[in-house]
Amino acid sequence: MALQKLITLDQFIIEKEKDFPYSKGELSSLLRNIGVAARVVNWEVRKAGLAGLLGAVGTENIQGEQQQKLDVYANEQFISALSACGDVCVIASEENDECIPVINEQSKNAKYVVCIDPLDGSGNIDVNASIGTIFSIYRRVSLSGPGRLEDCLQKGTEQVAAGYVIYGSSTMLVYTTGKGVNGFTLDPAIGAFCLSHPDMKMPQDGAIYSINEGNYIKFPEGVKKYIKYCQENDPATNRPFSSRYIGSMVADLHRNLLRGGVFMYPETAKTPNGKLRLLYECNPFAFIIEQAGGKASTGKSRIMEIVPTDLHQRTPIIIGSTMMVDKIEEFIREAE
Ligand code: AHM
Ligand code: MG
Repeated sequence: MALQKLITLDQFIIEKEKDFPYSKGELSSLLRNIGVAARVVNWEVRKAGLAGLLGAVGTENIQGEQQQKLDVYANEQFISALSACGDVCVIASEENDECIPVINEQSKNAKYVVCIDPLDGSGNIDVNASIGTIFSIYRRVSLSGPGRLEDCLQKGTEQVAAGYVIYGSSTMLVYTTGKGVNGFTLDPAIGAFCLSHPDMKMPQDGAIYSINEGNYIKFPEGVKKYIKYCQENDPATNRPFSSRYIGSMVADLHRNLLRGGVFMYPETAKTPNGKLRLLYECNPFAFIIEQAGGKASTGKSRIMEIVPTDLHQRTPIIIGSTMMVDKIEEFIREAE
C-alpha cells in the first residue's frame, strides 16, 4: 500500500508563504494562531454536554440575541489568542458592541485586523447540530498604535484572508488567502489539522437550495418566484431541487460548497437588510465562495463591494453556485 504524505495546516501555511514574496511571515503566524484557538474551542464544543457548557448565560449581545455559554467561551478564547499573538491591532467580534483595540507591547507594530464570529449557529448548540467559527483578515489602514474602527470598516475586496471552522461530524478548517481554497480536517489522534480538501472548487450549478422557508410570506417577490421555480418538475434542469437548511450558515455553506447549491438570507419588509452580518459572516464567506468559483450577491450587487459604515451592519445575501445566483438575480430583476 502506498504511504500517503500527511500535510498539516502549519506545514501548508509555511509552504504557501512563497506565494507572497515580500511576506515577513506575520500572516502565516496569525493563521496558525487561529488554528490553535480553533482546536481549543473544538475541545470544549466536543464535551459541551458534559462540561455544563450548554444553555444561555442570561445576557444579550448588541443585536439583542441571547448569548450562549459556548458563544462567550469561544469569544474569550479567540480574543485572547488574537490579542496575544502580536500580529493583530484590532478585533471586531459579533459578541462585542465595539471593536477591541489590542493594547500591549507585542502588538504595537501589528499589521492585521480580524473580524470574527466566534461561534456561528448558536441556536444549534443545545441540539448537537453543526456550528462554526467565521473569520476575516484585513491589513490595517491606520498608521500605528492600537487599531481603530476605520480599520474594521473595509470593503470585502480588501480581505487578505478569510476562513471558517466547522464543528461537525468531524472538525474542519477551510481558508483562503486569495489563491484558491483549501480544507483541513482535524485528526483527533495527533491533534492537528491535516490537508484533506486541496484546491476546493464549487460546482458552477447545483440542485440544492437553502433558505428559511418559514419566512416565505415575507420574502421579496423575485425570491418567492425562485423558490417556486426550484419546486417545479423539470427533469432537464434536475428540478425539483432539494431543500436543505440546517440554520447554521457554516454548515449550510460548507455542504453547498462541496455539493453545489445556493444559500439565501434575503431582506423582508420588516428587516430590509436581512439578518446576517456583513463584516464577520457575509464578507468572509463571499471571499471563500468566490475563490472556489462561486458567487456572492445581495440579490442586486456584489457583497464584497459594499462599503461598510457600521461594525454590525447586516446585508441580504444570495451565495453559492454561480449559475444559481445568476438565476435568482434574474428573478429579482424581473420582479421589480
Ligand atoms: P448567530 O450568529 O446568532 O448564530 O446567527 C446566524 C445564524 C446563521 O448561522 C444562520 O444561517 C442563520 O442565523 C439562521 O437564522 P434563522 O434561524 O432566522 O433561519
Ligand atoms: Mg453568526
